[in-house]
Amino acid sequence: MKKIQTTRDLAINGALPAFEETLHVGRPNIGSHDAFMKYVGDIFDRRWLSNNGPMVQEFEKRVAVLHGVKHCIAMCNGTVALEIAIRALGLEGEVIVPSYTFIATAHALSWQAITPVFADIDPVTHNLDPDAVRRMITPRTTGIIGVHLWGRGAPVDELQAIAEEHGLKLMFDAAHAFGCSYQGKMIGNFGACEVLSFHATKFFNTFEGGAVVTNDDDLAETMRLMRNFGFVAMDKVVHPGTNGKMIEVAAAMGLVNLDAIDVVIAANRRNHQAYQKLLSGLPGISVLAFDEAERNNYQYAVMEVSEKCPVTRDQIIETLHAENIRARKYFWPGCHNMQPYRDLYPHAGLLLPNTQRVADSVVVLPTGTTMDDEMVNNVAAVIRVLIEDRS
Ligand code: T4K
Repeated sequence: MKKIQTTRDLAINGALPAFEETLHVGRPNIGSHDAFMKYVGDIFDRRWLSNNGPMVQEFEKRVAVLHGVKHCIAMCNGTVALEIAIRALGLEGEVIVPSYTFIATAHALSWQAITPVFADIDPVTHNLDPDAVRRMITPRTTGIIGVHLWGRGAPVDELQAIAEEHGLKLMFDAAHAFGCSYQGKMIGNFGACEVLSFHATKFFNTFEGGAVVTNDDDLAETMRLMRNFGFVAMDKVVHPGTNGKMIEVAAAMGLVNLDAIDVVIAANRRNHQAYQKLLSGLPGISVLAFDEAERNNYQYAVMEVSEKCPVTRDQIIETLHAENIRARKYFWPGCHNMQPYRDLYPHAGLLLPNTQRVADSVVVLPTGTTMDDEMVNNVAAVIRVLIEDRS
């Protein structure tokens, strides 16, 4: 690693990149290799690889306990978990979602011929703005999907009140919020159900994986049937269904990573605090804060670049990429600007000014257990040197 001290050290000015090996946002956190290999040996010995095996059952119990919920239904990924939850809740017609989210939130609806209707966000929290949600309700609206973006709770109480007032179903995409709380209560306990993602790039992963967590017994039962083709017993199908099952080896990874969760959170928190400190005082730069009164996983180190910054967000990204730092513009340009939603709502941007502004200002920086203090210092140094030179 080459230390960045002056503009002459920057790769955009012809120097060698700061990092020989690329730094990624979403580098997987992996627990004990030995424990994982032992679990895999057990799986092979049992010759039970899928279909609600013992590893999946143990994993579901532990995830449910961690989130203080009655049911965890583990699935093959977060997107299928969203699709199953949406179908089990009987959503149809139009469903209100933020545009400022990963594309899967919108796709899980449109994949089932439901129209995602995009509501604007609060520019401070990056979560749905309840007033904007109200404005998007039509006679065809059947539900709202809130997203706990960056692991910070959406405005649950306000969304619940709107849902009750208009007879709408409410569920949450909690893909970022594994192990997080909102107003002291664990995520997983809000709305009819909440959907987790355990993708490789998530702070907690099962290679690929996801789950729906809920306190509703009937909903849980329906989703269990749906994820396994609707089978209730051998040769007996009682419900339409799909193949949404988590496999044993994924659950084994989950069990190993559950044991490592505190170490990962501590690393993320340390990196987040370091970025906050190292980037403070730069004009137009801020690092999104987490409420220390809540339980947070700190999985995303989100930097915002305002007009007060002498360099643009995209110039910062370009500079970081030249140093082999693959910072990301999540979730630019917003779902409403991606095909096919752009054709569906060509003028949606007019109703989504905060979404546009936030999507144009965010840089997500690398964090996680693969980043040590020196690496974080050097990433921050690239940004500092670039901005101070232009100030
Ligand atoms: N809802 C929300 C709000 C979500 O954020 C997501 C997923 C979902 C729903 C759907 O859940 P899943 O169906 O995925 O379970 C990544 C992830 O693929 C995606 O899971 C995640 N959100 C999203 C925020 O980020 P990309 O397109 O950025 O992935 P990719 O392949 O560019 O990977 C990111 C970086 O991680 C790369 O620079 C490379 C690095 N990486 C990636 C993998 C897979 C590694 O170092 N190792 C790896 O194994 O979407």
